[in-house]
Order: sequence, then C-alpha cells, then structure tokens
Amino acid sequence: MRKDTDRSCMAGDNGQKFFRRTVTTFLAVAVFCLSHPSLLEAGEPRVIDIRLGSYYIKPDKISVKANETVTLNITNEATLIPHNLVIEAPEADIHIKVDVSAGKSASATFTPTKTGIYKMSCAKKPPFGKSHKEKGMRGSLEVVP
Ligand SMILES: [Cu+2]
Repeated sequence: MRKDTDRSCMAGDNGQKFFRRTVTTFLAVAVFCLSHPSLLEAGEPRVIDIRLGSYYIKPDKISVKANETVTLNITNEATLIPHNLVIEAPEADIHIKVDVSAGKSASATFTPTKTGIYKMSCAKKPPFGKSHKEKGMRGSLEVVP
C-alpha cells in the first residue's frame, strides 16, 4: 500500500534512530564510567617508585589505601652495594622482600588488607659494622582506610 517515496522516507528514519541509539548508548556508558571511577582503575595497580641507595630509601614514607593493589617499582641507585626492601606485616597480608643489585630495578605487587603503619627497611648487614637499617635505610608504609 505504501508508495516508494514513503519507503525511502522510512529508511531515513531508521538510520536516524540507529544513530540516536548509538549516541545514547555511548553517552550512557561514558556517564556510568565517570560516576564509577573505581571501575576504570580496576585491574591496573597503582605504581609507586622507590629508590634505594647507600644509605637511604626515597621516599621513606609511602601511603596506600587498604585493599588497593599497589606495585612498588624499586630501583637501587648504588654503584656497588646490593640493597633490598623489606616490609613484613602478616597481619595486613604484606610480605615483601625484594633484593635489588646495584644499578638494577625490581618490583613487588601487593594488596594490604589492614590499616596501620608498618616498617620498611633494607635488611642488608655487613659482617662488621652497622646494618643498612641503622645507617638510614628505614621508613614506613602507611595503610589508610
Ligand atoms: Cu641496603
């Protein structure tokens, strides 16, 4: 019963509807992502750079959120001396001990489960003299809610 002109007109309407639906879907997804920023962050751990040297840990205070997955990128800036980074807090599911040769980098990924302030240090100790910790290689990891 329809005329040809009607049919072509319908096709135009369908195209427009499809376009409008696509734009609406896109906007809905965009708004959803913006209102749920944690979804965008999920899967990508936060990265914190830590530098070790003779005898320091920089920064010596780091702060992370409970249940946030964090990757520590640890670089040993010393030219000869090996260092490590140790954070032992079983109550918060933190078990980090990463040895890093001089001039090298290593990483550790963890998800702290309990708030608190935990000690971090280098556990290296020469046969004689002071430990690296005593010489200044110590700091703290704060886990906030
Ligand atoms: Cu050390």
